[in-house]
Formats: sequence, C-alpha cells, structure tokens
Amino acid sequence: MDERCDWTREEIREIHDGPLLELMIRSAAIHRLHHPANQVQVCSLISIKTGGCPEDCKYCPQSARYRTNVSPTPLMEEKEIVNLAKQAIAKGATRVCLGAAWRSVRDNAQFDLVLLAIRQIADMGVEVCCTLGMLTEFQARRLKEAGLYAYNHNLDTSPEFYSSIITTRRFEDRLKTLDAVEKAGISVCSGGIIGMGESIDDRVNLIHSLASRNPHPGSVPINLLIPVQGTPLQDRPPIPIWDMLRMIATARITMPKAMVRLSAGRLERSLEEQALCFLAGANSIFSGEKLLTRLNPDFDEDEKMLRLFGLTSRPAFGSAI
Ligand code: SAM
Ligand code: DTB
Ligand code: SF4
Repeated sequence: MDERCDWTREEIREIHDGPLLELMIRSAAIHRLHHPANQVQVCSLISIKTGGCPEDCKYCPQSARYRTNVSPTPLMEEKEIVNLAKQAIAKGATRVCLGAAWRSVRDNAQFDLVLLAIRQIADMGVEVCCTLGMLTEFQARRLKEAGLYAYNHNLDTSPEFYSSIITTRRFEDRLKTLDAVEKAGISVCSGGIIGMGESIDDRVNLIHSLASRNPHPGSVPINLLIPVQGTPLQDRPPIPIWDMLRMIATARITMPKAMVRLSAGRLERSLEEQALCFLAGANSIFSGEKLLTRLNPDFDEDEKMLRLFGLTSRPAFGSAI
C-alpha cells in the first residue's frame, strides 16, 4: 500500500487502540515492506545557540521564562559548529542536526553564519538538518541553496492541546513553516512529544495532523518528555513503555515510508524497552552524549546496542523502498 493522506481520526484511533501485540506485528511487517529492517539512522544534534528563547513552550528548558539549569550561550562560531559536526561524523553519525533556541529566523549575519556552516557540513557527504524556529519561504529557499537536506519543526501535540502547552504561537504557524520548507524542496522532519499530560485522542490527533500532510514528513521524531526541573512540566511522571510502542507503531503504519525517530528520553529507557521500540517500527535515533541540553546515550553505547540487536547504521541519503 502506498502513502495514504486521507486517514480519519477514528481510523487512527482504532489502529492505536488495537491489541498491542497484533499492532506491533502489523507495524513490523509494514516497516519491512518499506525499509531495510536491520538499518537504523544515527543522527547527531549540535546546539548552536542555547537558551534564552522568548517562547513559552512548557516542556522546554531553553525558554527564558523558566528558571532551569541551562545557561544561555550566544551563537557558536562557524568553525566550532563545523568541528563538532566533523567529530560526530567520525563517530558514525550520517545526519547532523543544528538546533537554535530561536522563535524564528531573522535575515541577519547570524543566519548567514548558519548557512555557511550548513554548506561545509553538507560537503562532508552527510544529511544536514536544522531546527531554527519559524521560517519564511525566502529563508527556506536560502537554506536549500546552502545544501540543507531536512528541516525539523515539530507539531509537538494535537491542535486541540497545543494552547495548553504553548501560548506564544499557534499550531497554524507551525503548519505554515512546514509548508514553506516543503515548497523549497527540503525534507520535512516533524513529530511531537508524548508524556506532557495529553490524552490518547491528542496523540492520535497529532499523528492525524502529520499523516494528513501530502507528502508525509520524511521523518517523524517521537520525543518522550524529559521533565526538566524549573519547567511547568517538571513533575510529569514517565509514560509506560506500552504507550510508546503504540505511538511508534501507529506512526509507522500511517506513515510507512517515514523515518520514525526514537528521540528525546532514550537515556532513561532500558535496552529491552528500546529493542521493543525498534520492533514497533522506529528506525532512527539521536546518538551522542547530549541532545540539545539534556544527556543522551553516547555513540559507543549506541554502537554496542545496535550490535547487540543485529542492527547496522543506515547510510546517508538512503531512501524508503
Ligand atoms: N526552537 C526551535 C523550535 O522550537 O522549533 C528548535 C529547537 S526545539 C528545542 C526542538 C524540539 O525539541 C521541540 O519541538 C520539542 O519537540 C523538543 N523538546 C524540547 N524540550 C524537550 C523536552 N524537555 N523533552 C522532550 N522533547 C523536548
Ligand atoms: C526533536 O524532535 N528532538 C530533538 C531535535 N528534534 C531537535 C530535540 C530534543 C531536545 C530535548 C531536550 C534538550 O536536550 O534540551
Ligand atoms: Fe524556544 Fe524551541 Fe524551546 Fe520553544 S521548544 S522554548 S521555541 S527552543
């Protein structure tokens, strides 16, 4: 079956709520139809501008509105960004994602610096992604010209729950940026976070919003909330593994060709739990000791894990079958 963009919310809820093991088996079968099942994409994050963000995303340690242990740092020098990318590639990353705690991109010298860094990293033969906040079509075109492969911009949660988590922008603003990215011919990376107190319907409606896009996003990060001290969501309890598996499997079944990324929150999960996530259809991870500000399994640990599971690293620019 090819990409379907006309899923109804009811259909997705039915998939999501199905008998767990049947759901996993169905998802694993679809995964194998569309991707080399033993390959996992290894991505690496570089926080090129950390903290001090004007937005009020309730989960985020980088918002200037919450007192967290993040100390704001200015934009990195171009050389430092490129060097960090080199190190990540040497450790096995095939996709490098540059993250900035900006509300939106501005057409200034800082953006020019980021474009120069993107060009140099793209020339190293890896997929370059970045996540810089909201973009105009013109800015998206400039990123494409610089060699950008993908742009990450998460919908994060359902349209209905969005304003309970973020009040400084609207769900529709996110969609607009995704449209600009797509129009520029850049691969869309968009997913969300689970464990913020959302309902099952909110999770289903997030997947519905992603799977209704035509084409589907090229990659869908599923982040497990990392409750950070000082943020309004600091006391949220971890979600059960079963919820993670349902979310991953539902994303895989509804968006068969997408890379489904097991993103934030992996450090706290056992190898057994991660193995189940790969079985449920996840085929991408962030590797390296830091995400943007939080800890994450390092490259050596992940290499051992992949070896243990008989998985190999997916080459850059590999496409769905
Ligand atoms: N400022 C840009 C933006 O919001 O698009 C880019 C950086 S922002 C930190 C990227 C993504 O990180 C968010 O959309 C969210 O999904 C994820 N994230 C941030 N804090 C998180 C947390 N505590 N736990 C899980 N995911 C988180
Ligand atoms: C995504 O979906 N997750 C990554 C990446 N895209 C930019 C970010 C996770 C951030 C986790 C919290 C932190 O490290 O501050
Ligand atoms: Fe800023 Fe992005 Fe964090 Fe929101 S998620 S506060 S926009 S860095």
